[in-house]
Amino acid sequence: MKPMNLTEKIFAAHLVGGGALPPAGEVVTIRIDEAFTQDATGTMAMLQLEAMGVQRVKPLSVNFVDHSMMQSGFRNPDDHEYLRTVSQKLGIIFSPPGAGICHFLNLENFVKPGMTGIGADSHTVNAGGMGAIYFGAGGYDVALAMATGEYQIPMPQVVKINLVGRLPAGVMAMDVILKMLSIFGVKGGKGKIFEYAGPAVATLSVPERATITNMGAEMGASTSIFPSDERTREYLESRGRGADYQPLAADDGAQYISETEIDLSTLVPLVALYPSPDKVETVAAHLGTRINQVCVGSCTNSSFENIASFAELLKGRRVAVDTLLYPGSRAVAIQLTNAGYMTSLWRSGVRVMENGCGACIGQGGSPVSKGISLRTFNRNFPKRSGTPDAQVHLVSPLVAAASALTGVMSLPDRAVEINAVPQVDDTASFLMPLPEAEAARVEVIRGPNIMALPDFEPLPSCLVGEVLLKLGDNISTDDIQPAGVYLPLRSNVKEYAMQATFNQVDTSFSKRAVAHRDAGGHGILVGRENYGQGSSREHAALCPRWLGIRAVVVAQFARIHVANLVNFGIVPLTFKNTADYDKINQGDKVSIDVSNLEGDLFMEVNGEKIPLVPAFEPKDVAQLKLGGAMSQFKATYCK
Ligand code: MIC
Ligand code: SF4
Repeated sequence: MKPMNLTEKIFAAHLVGGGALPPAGEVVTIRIDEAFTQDATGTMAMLQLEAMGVQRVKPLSVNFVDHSMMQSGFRNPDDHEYLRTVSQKLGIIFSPPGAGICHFLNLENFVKPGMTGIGADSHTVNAGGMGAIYFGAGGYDVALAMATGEYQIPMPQVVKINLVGRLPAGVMAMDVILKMLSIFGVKGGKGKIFEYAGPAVATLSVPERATITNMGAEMGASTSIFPSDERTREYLESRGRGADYQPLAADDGAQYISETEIDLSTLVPLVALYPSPDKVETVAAHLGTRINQVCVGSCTNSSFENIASFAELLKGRRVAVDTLLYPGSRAVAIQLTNAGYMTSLWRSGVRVMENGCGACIGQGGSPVSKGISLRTFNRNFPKRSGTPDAQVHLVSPLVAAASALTGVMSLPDRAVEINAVPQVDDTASFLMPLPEAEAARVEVIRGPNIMALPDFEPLPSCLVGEVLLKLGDNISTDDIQPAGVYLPLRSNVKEYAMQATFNQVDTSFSKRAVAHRDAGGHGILVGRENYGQGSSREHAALCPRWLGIRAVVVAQFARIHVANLVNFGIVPLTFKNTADYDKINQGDKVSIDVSNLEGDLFMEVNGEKIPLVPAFEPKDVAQLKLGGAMSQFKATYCK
């Protein structure tokens, strides 16, 4: 038999209908072992799941609460209560606020080597550190996977990343992934799976591997994966899950589309400078840069090992700037306490915050005006921190500690050894599914923040309207549909659209779009490379759709966002010739004949006929015509 890489092995074992794996780029249907959401994407996903008429989910399913944690008013608590009760009704595990960050909890408790999964969050790929294939997806796709146990994705290309050498003292897993970002950039992973291999894999623990796979999302990769080996066994045993272990690796002679080698022993501490995770430089080049704040945590760097390293460097000394810490889970907080680190962190002046996303998604922890915040997080997009003129740079926990002590960007001044990882089990935090008969009697509680899903009309034969915004490269979903203080509106599409859509780019956008929509126009957006990078939030498609956007025309889309556009009936199109971008201006009147989505498509603007290429798959045509995925689902199953 032809030798297989690890990705091919897991795909082959999950291929619906069996047979041979299709070539890269062709859509494949795989069985999904786990599907999950978090609260900021979960309410919409659950509303869609309920609208599908599902009585009980098929695969292992979890709803985590970790993002929208600020309870200043009824909205977030209403969302949590809806998620708790709908989870109990539909057979879904519920992880309440305070238990921890979805990806971290997932690694600790649910992912096993060889599993497949999707999650309504772009960093679902974190699970690759356990030797599993997990994808980030929009809420609709996750709801569908909960209903059917299946997921469709274009077969990715597999890139081998050969790791050799050993990390020097003071250099961490964060530096490995920042090095990857410096090589591949924020769109270099599109359509690819990064498969890590080589002798240095054995030198990295599972949480270190997860730090690396986590930020594969920042390269636009479909996912990333490490083999499952003795280090995986060690991690699972430390969590009392030794029985979940199985060894997994690529066959000798397995084929890859390309190979890149990284010698860990040559790495130095790195920083991703504001405003992009791929603006990577050495910390050494920025020593002495003034900082105002340090934040440690996020799904990327909140393991016991990460925080213990941070605490060791601080031990016996006081921080010089505001320093916030978000443990990845309650179990990590207990481990830190049992190993003596909590006391030393408090004595060092660290503000120990709740186990959750916190400052990473702008739920508190915003820096001072014009401030510089050093964070161990994964994203530093403009305004994401909640302070419009602040800058966020991304670093490892050790650089964060060294800099917190001095108040300027610094390198660790001593090597640290951490205490052994205490064994801790916090599965008691989860609300497990009820038996079916009992579940059927659960009343789903919908507070006033839970609004019904809007219905969307079918696609007309010709889109006639205006270019409502002309955007540039790398527009993130934080630019399209900001989170932070708007998170409590995630269950209320109208309010979220009116208050937030593109408001960081153009405060008049929502009002202009609604007026254009109500006058019968079809809104068009124009952009360039890597449109929709970052988060999986389907609101970045749902809210624009509510505001009357019917097509987005760009040079290239990010993977999850393009799927979300299709799900909400917005036609995603790319320029055949990127230079045509220059021929279009904001405010131009345009028309696009979409009567035959399988034929040649053109945008008529300023007397020119600009050729376009579909960014959707042939399988998406029927859905686009009906106005979106829910319309198609209803037309197919709810007759
Ligand atoms: C993010 O890091 O941007 C988020 C918030 O976790 C998002 C999900 C969301 O917007 O709810 C993600 O990465 O998908
Ligand atoms: Fe939460 Fe930040 Fe991770 Fe997103 S990137 S899941 S907001 S910790």
